[in-house]
Amino acid sequence: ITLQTRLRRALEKNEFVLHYQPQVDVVSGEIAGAEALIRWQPDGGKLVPPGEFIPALEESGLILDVGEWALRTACVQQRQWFLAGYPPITMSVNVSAVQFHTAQFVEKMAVILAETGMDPSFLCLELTESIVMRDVADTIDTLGKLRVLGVSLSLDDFGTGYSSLCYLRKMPISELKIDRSFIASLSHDQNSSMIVSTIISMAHCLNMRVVAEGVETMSQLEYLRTNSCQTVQGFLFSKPVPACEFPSSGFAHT
Ligand code: G
Ligand code: G
Ligand code: MN
Ligand code: NA
Repeated sequence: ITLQTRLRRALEKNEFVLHYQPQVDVVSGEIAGAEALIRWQPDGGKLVPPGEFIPALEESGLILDVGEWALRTACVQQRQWFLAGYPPITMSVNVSAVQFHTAQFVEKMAVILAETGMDPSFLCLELTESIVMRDVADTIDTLGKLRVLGVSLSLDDFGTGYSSLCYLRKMPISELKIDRSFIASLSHDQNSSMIVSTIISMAHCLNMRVVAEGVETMSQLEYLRTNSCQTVQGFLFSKPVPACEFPSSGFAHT
């Protein structure tokens, strides 16, 4: 039995789960958002991380169904937290290249928003540089349509790909996520500190928000705070957790 067959059955048997990692406001310590991250739990056993099955989902085209499931589940969860009385938070969802470059993507997104009743302004789609730099004209068109729906767009793993700054300016992207490799080397690499502070300045000049991912230490947090990064995400605050374990209040004294 192949991995692809197992993954197809996994979707039928509801074996995929989303975990959520908080995104924290650097100034207030409040939770500003959550990133939804998929995991696979075959037969109720150990969780399989996405790196081990996303490529197979993409090759088989199953990513279309699983990605749609993930988007819908994340929207339902965001709405559920809101209805439970928590302050509304942004829900960020990763979108794969196959999914994004499918003709029906915008239409499917619209249906999910309508059916879940989620406020689109709290949905943020995370796209990588390689996704948006492929078929740029087509991408700009799709991004425009998504903006019309009211969702916001984030460039994930920023700094590791090959973004053309010229195109970046033409795309309605509202957030850059600084790749965690730059955060990891902040303490011992002068170049990384310069790259991080430069990305933050550039984002602000372009009217974009900035999220730093992979924040694990207080000194990384201090550097980001000093350099005006607004939002952070990382093990310093929380690893990705099931919805029931998602923190209900912020991190006031960090
Ligand atoms: O949670 P973890 O760090 O193991 O995630 C690894 C990678 O898997 C992340 O880079 C993320 O972009 C990707 N990923 C996680 N969840 C999803 C998802 O729902 N859809 C897609 N396309 N990718 C995801
Ligand atoms: O590529 P993307 O940014 O979507 O993936 C996010 C991944 O980063 C998740 O799989 C998550 O488990 C991982 N992650 C989140 N915070 C940290 C952190 O502080 N350190 C490390 N090493 N990984 C992290
Ligand atoms: Mn991401
Ligand atoms: Na990332």
